[in-house]
Amino acid sequence: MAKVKVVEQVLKANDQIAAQNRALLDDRNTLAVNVMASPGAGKTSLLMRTIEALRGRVRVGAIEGDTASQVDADRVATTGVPVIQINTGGGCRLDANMMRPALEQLPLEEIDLLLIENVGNLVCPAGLALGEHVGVVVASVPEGDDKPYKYPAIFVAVDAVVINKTDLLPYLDFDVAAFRQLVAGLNPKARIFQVSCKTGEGIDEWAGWLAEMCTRP
Ligand SMILES: Nc1nc2c(ncn2[C@@H]2O[C@H](COP(=O)(O)OP(=O)(O)O)[C@@H](O)[C@H]2O)c(=O)[nH]1
Ligand SMILES: [Mg+2]
Repeated sequence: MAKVKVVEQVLKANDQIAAQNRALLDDRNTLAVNVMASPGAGKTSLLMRTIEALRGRVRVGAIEGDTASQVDADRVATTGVPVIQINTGGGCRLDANMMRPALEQLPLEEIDLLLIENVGNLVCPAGLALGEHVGVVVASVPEGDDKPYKYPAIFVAVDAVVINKTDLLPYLDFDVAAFRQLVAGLNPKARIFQVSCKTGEGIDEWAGWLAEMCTRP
């Protein structure tokens, strides 16, 4: 009984800090997107492609979450956008409190769209608010089309699902229609995008959706 209470309080504290983060982002007119996925699904690749697609139209910044290292932040920094690495010290997800110093260090007044790469896995990040406006899960073709069955919580909680690595569809048994149907059953409002970060296919539609949200009053 006591244990449940502690967990509830921790979650409540996270939600309060997430609300503060959100208020700060709103004040600076920055739209924040929490990008979640398994390791290797293509989160960093999607960030890089999105930054390139929106160059000159939307000012992008990035937060890179990982258990250790700054290799992804180094990759994203090559695009020239402001980027902050958060290392969780082994923790399997970002939380609202970790976001605070990163938000303070970023020039938010100069950022319209903040892309947050969460720690790679489909379990821990589900439903844990960071203060973002938009939640996205990236599912890649080599992972198989059954992931919404196995990790429903993350698919239920997001605004959009990005199917990445569509260039590999000819070589793998990934049933796009079945996957879309599964997602629609769990989360009928979720937008579904099909992209390849390798070829660039579908990136304009995805990036356009983000750009439109940034310009919405
Ligand atoms: N074939 C193919 N490979 C991709 C695509 N997107 C990413 N990759 C590769 O998948 C690997 C993991 O990508 P990364 O962006 O680091 O994934 P993350 O761990 O989710 O950030 C890298 O070797 C990428 O080059 C894609 O659309 N098609
Ligand atoms: Mg990455």
